Amino acid sequence: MTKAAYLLLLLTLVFNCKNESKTAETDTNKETTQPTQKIATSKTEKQLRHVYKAKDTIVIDAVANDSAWAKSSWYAIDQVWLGDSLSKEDYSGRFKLSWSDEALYVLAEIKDDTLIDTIEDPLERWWDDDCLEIFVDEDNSGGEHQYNHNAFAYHIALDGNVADMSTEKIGKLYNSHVESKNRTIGNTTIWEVKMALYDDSYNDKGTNTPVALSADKKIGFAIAYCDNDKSLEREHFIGSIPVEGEDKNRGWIDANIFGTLLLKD
Ligand SMILES: [Ca+2]
Ligand SMILES: [Ca+2]
Ligand SMILES: [Ca+2]
Ligand SMILES: [Ca+2]
Repeated sequence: MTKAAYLLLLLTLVFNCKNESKTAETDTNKETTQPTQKIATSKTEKQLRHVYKAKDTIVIDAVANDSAWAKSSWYAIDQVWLGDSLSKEDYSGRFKLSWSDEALYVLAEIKDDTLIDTIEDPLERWWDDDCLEIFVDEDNSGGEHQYNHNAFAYHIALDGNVADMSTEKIGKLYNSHVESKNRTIGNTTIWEVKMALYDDSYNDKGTNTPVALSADKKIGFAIAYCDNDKSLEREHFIGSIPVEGEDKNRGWIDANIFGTLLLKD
């Protein structure tokens, strides 16, 4: 090896080392970091759940007396994605699902000892106030969705604002996609949610039409709760599906971790 070639090799090695230490510094509690894991291009289907069509209109009023809810099963939101040991008094949660031609419906029952909505700006650290987070991948494709609309991660705040990351890599309100109401009695909050689904051609600057739903359609789906009681950053993040690996805060980047819904008549 010539002296020049040796020097070039040495420089390449030093440069690569520097790049690696940079990516290792990312903070996984923030939703503004780059992906730290490789994301598979195809989804392995898991947690396949049948969702039954509502025969009567579901009224979004945070009262669960609609006929569709009587016929739907409860599913747990009990997988700790962020935070240390979690007590039953601190948080517990479960949800039901239904659908109509124009929307997917979610009923969530969250028990949280302290409700907070302290950050006034809905586009500032929207994951650090108490909020319900619903992940939806309209065509169940899986794959990366950090700054694109291959899938959405709707953060629904207590005041009804709905935030997600836009293709501009900043927070954006998607209030027109999600109609919701919540009502709290004691430590229990009932959330009733109606969501229009949009496909991956969604354009943040254009006019978009929601997808019509029909029986036998598959949708990628997960739901989570961001629980903060008294801290600067959320204390726990609890989801509806187990996430493999060390970093479990993957839903806002990687639609492969979502479960799958199968719509039934
Ligand atoms: Ca209702
Ligand atoms: Ca709590
Ligand atoms: Ca998709
Ligand atoms: Ca809380």
